[in-house]
Amino acid sequence: KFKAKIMDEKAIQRATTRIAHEIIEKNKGVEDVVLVGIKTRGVPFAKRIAEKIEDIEKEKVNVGTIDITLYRDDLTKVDENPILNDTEINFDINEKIVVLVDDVLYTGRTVRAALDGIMDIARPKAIQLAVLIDRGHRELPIRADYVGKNVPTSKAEVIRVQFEEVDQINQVTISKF
Ligand code: 3GP
Ligand code: 5GP
Ligand code: MG
Repeated sequence: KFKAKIMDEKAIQRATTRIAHEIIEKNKGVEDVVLVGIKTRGVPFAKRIAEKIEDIEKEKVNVGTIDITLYRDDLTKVDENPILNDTEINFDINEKIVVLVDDVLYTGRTVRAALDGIMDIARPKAIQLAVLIDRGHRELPIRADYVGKNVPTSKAEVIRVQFEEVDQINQVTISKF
């Protein structure tokens, strides 16, 4: 099994800072911007982006979470049925710009389920997507507005994102089986 590091702690930090700046620039400030992290690792990533934006803009940015489970026989096989488990968004997102945040974008099925979940509870002004890694292989017409790193992969490869908040280390690795 071959394994390579594709982002270290510094690279993750720089990508997070750049995405924070891009969100501010695209939306001309963050007055109407809220973040929603997709569990598990989209949540710490969303919190890091929010913290950065607050550093830069001196304005509070709300962060909610959404929990979607994709049932797959193994990590390289995709199931068609994402399940929306629950959402924790304790603020009004009507007429807000919702930035969905996930660690890895792959088929897009998780994001589609998240879009459904959000539009069931409110009518946002817009929904945007931020991901740390875009590994390609989309199966739906979904793209990210903010990308930390584009990593062309084969379907047999697995990207492992690790954040200190859950994994005691900050790094992104790619494995081939
Ligand atoms: P995450 O919740 O932080 O995204 O679903 C649990 C974990 O399994 C995910 O963590 C993710 O790291 C990994 N995972 C889920 N689906 C896939 C997949 O399709 N491919 C790969 N390589 N990893 C997956
Ligand atoms: P989707 O295929 O729906 O885009 O991705 C499904 C879920 O699995 C998302 O939460 C995504 O972050 C995660 N995911 C997909 N591929 C990978 C991968 O290679 N590595 C990791 N860590 N997560 C992945
Ligand atoms: Mg994820």
